Order: sequence, then structure tokens, then C-alpha cells
Amino acid sequence: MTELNEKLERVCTAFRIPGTLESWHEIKQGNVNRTFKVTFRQPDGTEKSYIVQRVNTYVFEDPEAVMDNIDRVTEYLHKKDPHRKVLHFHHTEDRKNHVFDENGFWRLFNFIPSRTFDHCEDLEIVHNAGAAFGEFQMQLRDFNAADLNETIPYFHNTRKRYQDLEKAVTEDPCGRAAQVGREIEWVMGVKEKACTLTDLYEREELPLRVTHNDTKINNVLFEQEGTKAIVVIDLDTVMPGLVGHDFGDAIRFAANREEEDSRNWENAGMNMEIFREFTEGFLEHTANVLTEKEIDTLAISCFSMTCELATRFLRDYILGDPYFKINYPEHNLVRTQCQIALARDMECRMEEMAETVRRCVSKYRT
Ligand code: GN1
Ligand code: MG
Repeated sequence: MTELNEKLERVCTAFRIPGTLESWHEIKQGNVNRTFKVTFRQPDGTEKSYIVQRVNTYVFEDPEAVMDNIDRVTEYLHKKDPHRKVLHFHHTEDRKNHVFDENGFWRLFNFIPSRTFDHCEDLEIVHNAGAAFGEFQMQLRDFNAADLNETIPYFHNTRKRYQDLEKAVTEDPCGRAAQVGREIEWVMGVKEKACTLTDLYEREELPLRVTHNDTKINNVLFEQEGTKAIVVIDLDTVMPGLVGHDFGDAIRFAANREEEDSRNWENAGMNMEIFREFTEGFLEHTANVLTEKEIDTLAISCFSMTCELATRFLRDYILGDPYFKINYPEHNLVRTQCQIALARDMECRMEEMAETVRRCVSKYRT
């Protein structure tokens, strides 16, 4: 604890935060980076809070390239809409937006008073989250994708994710594969269907856009009292991608009846009201721009993204959890089971989902 305290103090000093560190705590959201809220007593006696993050350099091998992307994207968004809030990253004396030393890769930005939702059944908020992600993507419509570093290659290439899983099963370094035979069998059984989105892209049937790629509803900050979205955060994975990556990933998180980490994974499945409301919000901003082909992929993209994440959690479990943070030994297995249960339910609802998408498109196309 004191060691962490010292590290945080050193980082804040490097970012030239005035005053003295009064308190801090870790924010447990997020499966890869570590996030801390620090509060300073400023020289004038008032308090000011910041968010300090230690970027996971196992996951992000080139964190400078990640920060470079974030800089470009936030600057672009700010120019497009100067009134919209963006995350304000602080700089060190030598104008760097990070500190990279033997203690890791650190960054610091202003804390925005707000609330976030890991699970939300308030339909207005769900609608506004869909709108925030749809709008985010549309605002980056003319952003030159070639200007972005591909910080995690093949991030949403489902076929590649399946290959990675297959390799892990073959190598089985922790002897865990035998124990997860049922899970392996289920995900492998739906492989071709899960790879639909990737295959369509490889056949050049879908346009490449600039996407967020990690559209969990808790990556939208909402006003503290009220239902308006303030800003989309966690731009670590903004990269060229497909609209279905953002739509599908958002649905697999927000519309799941159980939370991603729930041990009651048997109850996981689609909440169709939430699906409808998120889709409304998302298509309100995107219906006029998306191609017919893209629209046709939205429902299946939910299944693809859910299966893809199941392969990622399962692989991590088999490899001894090198990638995702865990709180207990079977954590990644539980996460896998939850994604599988959700994907199974989605399979039964695919037609209903596609129908909702079509209805929203006709409603919002002008
Ligand atoms: C990771 O750490 P977080 O919550 O931002 C992961 C996402 C997964 C998500 C599952 C860079 O995101 O791809 O969908 O966990 N991010 C990375 O909760 O791998
Ligand atoms: Mg993320």
C-alpha cells in the first residue's frame, strides 16, 4: 500500500500536479489497466481529483502508440465539437502525456464528476448510451484511419481469435484444457457462424471505419443526476474496425441479463428491451450512413463479438490468466461460461434482433 502510495505521488509530481496528495483509491472497473482516483489539496485549500492509470504493457506492447492515437482522436473530436467534453490528459515537464519508467507506463487526466453503469435497466440511459456510441463513430467518419496506429493487431479478427484458442488448447501449458472440454466444444461448434463478420470483411463486403472497439456501457460517463451522456471514454482501442464491432460489443455487455463476471452465468441471456433501446439510440445517429450490408450484419455481430470474447476468456484461462485481471482462480472460466450462455440465447433470438434493427433503420432513415 505505501509502495503504491509512493508510486502515485511520484507520478503526480512528474505531471506537475500542484498541492499535496490527500487520498486515493483504486477503481476496480476494467480488466487490463489499473485505475486510481487521486485527490489533491490544492495550494488554495480546495480539493481537486484526477484519474491516474497504469497501462498494461503486456496487453499494449506499444503504449506510446496508444497515447498517440488518443491524442489524435481527442484533438479531432474537440475541433469538431468544441463544446463537448473530452478527457484532458496532463503533460510532464518535457511535454509527454505519459511517464514510462521501471514502475510502468502511467498517464493522468482530470476526473470528471459523473456516474457509470456496469449494469443498467434504465431505458433512457441505455438509449443515450447507444446514441453516444453511434455519434462517436459518426464523428470520426472522416477521420483518416491510416493515421491511427494499429495498437493491437487483429483485435477483432474473430478467426484469428479462434486460432489463438486452438493453439492454447494444443499447448495446454497449465494442464487445464481437459477440465474445460465442454466449453471448448461449444465455442468450436459455432466457429463458422461466429466468424461471419470477419469473413464478410475479408471478402471486402464491409467498409472499414474508425471504431472504438470496447463499447461497454461503463465506458460512457453520464451526468450525476440525470440521464445525459457526457463523454465516451477508454479510447485505448480506437482503431480501424467494423460498425458491428462497436454495436455487437455494446450489446453483449449492456443487454446481458447478467453482468459479465456473474457467477450466476446460467441466467445470462438477452434482455430484449435493452437491446431495442440501445439499437434505437445507435441507429438514430447511424442509420443514414451505414450501408445495407452493414445493417444486415448488426444482429449477427452481437453473436460474433460474444463468441469472440468467449474464446479470449477461455484461452486466457487455459494459459494461466496472463491477459485479463482475475480475482479468483476460475474467474476467466466463469467469464467464458457467461459469454457462452449469452451467445446461446442470442442464437434463438437472431431473427427478432434483425427485425428490431430493420424497424429502427426505417424509423430513422430520412
Ligand atoms: C478488456 O479492460 P477493459 O475493460 O477496458 C478488453 C476488451 C474486453 C473487455 C471485457 C484491450 O477491456 O477487449 O471486451 O476487457 N480490452 C483489451 O470486459 O483487451
Ligand atoms: Mg478498454
